[in-house]
Amino acid sequence: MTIDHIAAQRAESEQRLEALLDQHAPDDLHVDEQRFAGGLAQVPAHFPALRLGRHWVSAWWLVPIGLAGMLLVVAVAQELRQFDWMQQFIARYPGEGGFAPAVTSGFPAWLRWQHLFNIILMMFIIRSGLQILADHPRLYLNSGCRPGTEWLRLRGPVPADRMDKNDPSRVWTSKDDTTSLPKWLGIPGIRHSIGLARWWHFSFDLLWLLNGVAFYVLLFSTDQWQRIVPQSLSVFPNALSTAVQYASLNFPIDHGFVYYNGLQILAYFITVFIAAPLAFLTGLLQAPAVAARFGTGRGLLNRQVARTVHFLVLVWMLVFIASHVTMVFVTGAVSNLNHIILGTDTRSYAALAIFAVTAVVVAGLWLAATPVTLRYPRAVQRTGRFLVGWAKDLLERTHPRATYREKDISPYLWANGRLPDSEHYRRLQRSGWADYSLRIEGLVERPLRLSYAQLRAMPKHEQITQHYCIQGWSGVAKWGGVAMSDILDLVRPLPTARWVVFYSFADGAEPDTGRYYACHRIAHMREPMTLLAYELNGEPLPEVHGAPLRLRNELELGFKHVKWIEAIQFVASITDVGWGHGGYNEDHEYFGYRMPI
Ligand SMILES: Nc1nc2c(c(=O)[nH]1)N[C@H]1C(S)=C(S)[C@@H](COP(=O)(O)O)O[C@H]1N2
Ligand SMILES: [Mo]
Repeated sequence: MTIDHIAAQRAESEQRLEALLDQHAPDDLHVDEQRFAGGLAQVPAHFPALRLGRHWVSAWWLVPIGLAGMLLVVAVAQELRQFDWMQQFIARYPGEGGFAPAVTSGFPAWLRWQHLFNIILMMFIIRSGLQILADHPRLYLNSGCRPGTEWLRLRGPVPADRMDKNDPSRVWTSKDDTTSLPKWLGIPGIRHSIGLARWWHFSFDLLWLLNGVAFYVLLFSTDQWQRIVPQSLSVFPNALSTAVQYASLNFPIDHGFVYYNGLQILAYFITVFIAAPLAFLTGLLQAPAVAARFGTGRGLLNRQVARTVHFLVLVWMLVFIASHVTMVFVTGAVSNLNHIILGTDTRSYAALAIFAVTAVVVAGLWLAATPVTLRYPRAVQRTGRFLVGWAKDLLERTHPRATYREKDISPYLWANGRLPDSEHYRRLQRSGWADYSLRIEGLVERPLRLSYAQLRAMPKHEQITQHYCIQGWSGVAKWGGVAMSDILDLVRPLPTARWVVFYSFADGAEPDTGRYYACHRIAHMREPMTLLAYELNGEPLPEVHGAPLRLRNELELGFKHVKWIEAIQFVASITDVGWGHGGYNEDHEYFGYRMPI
């Protein structure tokens, strides 16, 4: 290869880069399932399987086991009720009345409306949450997510012959691992649609939290809290008594309009005051910005424990919803619906009619969610950004400082993304990066080109930090490289520079859609932990992980950490770069450009 040839290749590479700045997004964009995310074949998620030691069992077994268990419980409960001591116990603790004060306000309008909002919000939160899980269909308790250590999974094992990092193009990436859900279940169902699912999840989370805060306030400013907050320990024997009465199919008398029985009090209390706040907290614990600030990447609060608990909250909610709805129907549907729909202790059939109409509307919303999302993805992205962008902006202002110990380093670090495939990149790689130079340009006083040797001659920074992929996996690794703040001191950004764009040698996932790139807030570049890394765990960066250079911005999710960096550009606004949404995944997969969570 001649010098001219290298120069020509470099010029061509630069032209392709320039072309990025001059792209125009198609006006009428919808999700093309064939091309989306590089045309990954749709791999349907399995029903969860659970690991028991070395064996995997389908959670389907819980259905016959559960049914058999229920039959057994009924038989035992009926038998128990024959005994005198049980009859005395139930007489002493009837489960209802006496120990819980009567609520005089019935079911006020605010409560009835909030109940309806809650149903609608929860259904979208649950569906989009499942979609997020399907994007990394494994749950672990260790922060490194080594394949094979998961306790729950929605697909088979990672192929053992695809974990060798020395074979970059064959390494099993976390995108290879994604699964799809049926469109009526997930939002929006197809494989690797986490970007869109997250807008639904976070937007509805926010509305659900507002609904919840209003509920707490109204609950405690009226007498309604007395329905669901136990006021003495006698709630426990009363709950047990209620459980025996239900299980023996000889139900306790229902006074739901004025007070709940022991079992109801406990179930509602756990749902409202334990499960709901836990969902919020374990959501926050999955955020890189929170972990980088508070050091929760390791130990009991690590992201994988948080994901697991988040999932268990989902299981609780599903069990609660199923039992709640069943009980509404088997303990007197007409009067129960009168309570919660009309707020009256009557038996009017009007409540039944309103219930039927509402159920049809809710089912319509359910069915519309996926088609609307696939047809108008940009609108979903914009609406989500409008609703939750400000909260992500606040989180982005935390300062990362958490570091971990050598022994926290994960034995296996997942890889992601499409490798560079240009001859230009291969040539530079073959030269041992001797021919590589990093271009730094745009709104700076002193545009620069830094050779690999020059970069390595700059002060070296090392840090052990945790990587958080948007898809759900994490991993602790030691990174070594040049501080971006040192680069800033060299090039001296102009006051007009507000964003820093990192361009990769590699293209994005979809064919012929240009380079992978990501925009970062300039303030983040001053953080001492923002690095251009050329080492991973003390070794030169392997190709899969981004050789020769990759970004670390500990505040942000993994996809913002551009690998195989070719150039850096300082700009005033992100709208002129690529399609203007802040990065390749933001343009093509509808991610948000602020991703501290
Ligand atoms: N050029 C480029 N950089 C990229 C990606 C990519 O597809 N192309 N994927 C990103 C994503 S989604 C993640 S999670 C991290 C993964 O880094 P790792 O493979 O070193 O673990 O790289 C990021 N950097
Ligand atoms: Mo990622």
